[in-house]
Amino acid sequence: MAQFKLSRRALLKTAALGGSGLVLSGCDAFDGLSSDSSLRDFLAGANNLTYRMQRLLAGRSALAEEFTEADIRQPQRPNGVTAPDDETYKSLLSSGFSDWRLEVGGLVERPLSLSLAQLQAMPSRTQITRHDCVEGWSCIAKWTGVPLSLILDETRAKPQARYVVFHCMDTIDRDISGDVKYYGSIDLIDARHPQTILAYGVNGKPLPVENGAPLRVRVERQLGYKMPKYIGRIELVDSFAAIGQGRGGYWEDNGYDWYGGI
Ligand SMILES: Nc1nc2c(c(=O)[nH]1)N[C@H]1C(S)=C(S)[C@@H](COP(=O)(O)O)O[C@H]1N2
Ligand SMILES: [Mo]
Repeated sequence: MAQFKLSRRALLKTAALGGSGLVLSGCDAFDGLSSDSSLRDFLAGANNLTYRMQRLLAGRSALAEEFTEADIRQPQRPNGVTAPDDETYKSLLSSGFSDWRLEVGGLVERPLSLSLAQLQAMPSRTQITRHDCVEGWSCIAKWTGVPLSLILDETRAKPQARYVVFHCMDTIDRDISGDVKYYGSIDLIDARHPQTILAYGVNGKPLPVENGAPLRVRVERQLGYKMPKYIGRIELVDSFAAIGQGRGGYWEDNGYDWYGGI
């Protein structure tokens, strides 16, 4: 409560400064203030404060931090399955994924079957973001792909759809019931987030096998295990109770948190 009062006063003071003739026009006026100016510090503080308040208010639609090329220090560190040993995958890979299709189905009005070339012809987004793995390492890379929201617009989700499930082509485990393929899910809010993309490129090159060729999802405000690689099929569902062990993902079935936010 005390903190809220402070924020409100700081904001009101900033507004008062604007009214008394100091009009800030974007960064120019801001940068014109000398760097040791206490006014500048005060304004920077207020700016930070409003930004943090905005983020709080914006909640799940807030953007993940984006970086610059200079922040990319190494190739994207591969983790989990890095070379699927599955026959179907290996044969698709051997023909450069020309026979691969992204199937989109489930609770949709219009199921889709898209080639890699069709996905690459759609509007794309490129973002330099930090990947955080639950195991405790991070890596900054530049990802390029199709916003998932565009695919959802094309396929037209039915009103009862709540989750997007990514079915992968790699076998992550073998149990008594046979091969277990990697899978994962996010809800439609995160699926429509502006930084949620189906990536086919990393650091200016086609996505290599180790990072999920031909297609992997990026959900930038969540942990690495929430970003399935080697995607073959996307299914819209109202519940994931009947998929895998019913917890919404391979790692979730093994005890990890479903949301995995960072
Ligand atoms: N299909 C599939 N997707 C996956 C995994 C996997 O083993 N198989 N591992 C997950 C984990 S734990 C992480 S940290 C990231 C690793 O992505 P990277 O290899 O591009 O770094 O992929 C995630 N997506
Ligand atoms: Mo991970």
